[in-house]
Amino acid sequence: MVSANRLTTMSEITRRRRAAGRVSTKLLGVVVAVLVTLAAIAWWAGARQAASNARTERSTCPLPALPAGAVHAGKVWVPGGRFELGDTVYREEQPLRDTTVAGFWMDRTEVTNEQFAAFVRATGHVTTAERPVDTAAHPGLPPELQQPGAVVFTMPNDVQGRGDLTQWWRYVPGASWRHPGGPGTSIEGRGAWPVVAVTRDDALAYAKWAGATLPTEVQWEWAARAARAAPRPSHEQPREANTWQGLFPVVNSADDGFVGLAPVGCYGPNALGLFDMIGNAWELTLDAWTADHASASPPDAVPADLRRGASAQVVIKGGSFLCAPNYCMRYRAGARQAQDADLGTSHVGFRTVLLAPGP
Ligand SMILES: [Ca+2]
Repeated sequence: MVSANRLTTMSEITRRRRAAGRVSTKLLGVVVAVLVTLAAIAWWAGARQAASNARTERSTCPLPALPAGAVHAGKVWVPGGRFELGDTVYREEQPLRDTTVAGFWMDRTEVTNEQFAAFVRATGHVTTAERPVDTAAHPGLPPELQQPGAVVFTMPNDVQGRGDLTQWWRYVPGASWRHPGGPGTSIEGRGAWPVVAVTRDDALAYAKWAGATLPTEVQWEWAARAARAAPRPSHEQPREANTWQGLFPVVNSADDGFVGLAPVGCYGPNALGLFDMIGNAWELTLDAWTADHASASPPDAVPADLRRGASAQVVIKGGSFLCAPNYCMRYRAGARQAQDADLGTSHVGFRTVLLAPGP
């Protein structure tokens, strides 16, 4: 038989436990409330900072005079040399490959909207993103991917892991170089921004019109290294480039002055006088994509639901305003990425090269 004292003791223990539980619950509630408040303050402060940085964004960045001896408009001379192509961060940029490259001229900036508009006015060129999709070449596409358009980055409020790229990339019917964010967006006042949402065909057509061509991966990487064989470039996030500061893809503090793309030439040039080789917009090359520097087998690097069927892929170089230390550390000369050859994307542009005698 349980004694009255014991019953009283048990009741007291139960009461105290319940009281303690209420205190714990209250305490937990307070802690959660404080954490939520702190998170909200941090988000608000980050958003304010990003908004503040965005307000101070410049619409043009005046370029210095071309280096002495530059005889081709807008281009600088890249002397030839020998170096080890590639880097050691990601699998696709390995193994390092001993490479020799001849000298060439290269645009000192990415091709701008203003330059591309002049080409379109002169030639009537209609870009891939503005044309009906070739459904014979890409059978089985869902209806929204059959419409003219391009892939657009949209900053999400939240993500479930970073494996699913469609959380921040969307195919947007109506997106093109004229409307890089989709219908309702424009390049008005953005003549000095790099043209984006263009494909390799568009870039090659521009280059042909300009009497030039696109760089190969080797030429591009050598130029980004300022024609220096050594030492190996740093793996650190560069300061003189438009990349992503904060936790990609949900926090963008824009400490470098730009939330998205920047006008060309806003960051210091490399030793050859080339601007924005790293960051801002990825740049198209002539090279077909390969899984690494030893293999010729193309990987499936782009999510199937962003691809227009089994289209060819090309190498893009330099990284973009979306490259962050926690995701895509491709703000390096040796880094590379695959891009569908016939798919415009809001962070991919290009510059041209000219194969002509040096100064
Ligand atoms: Ca930036």
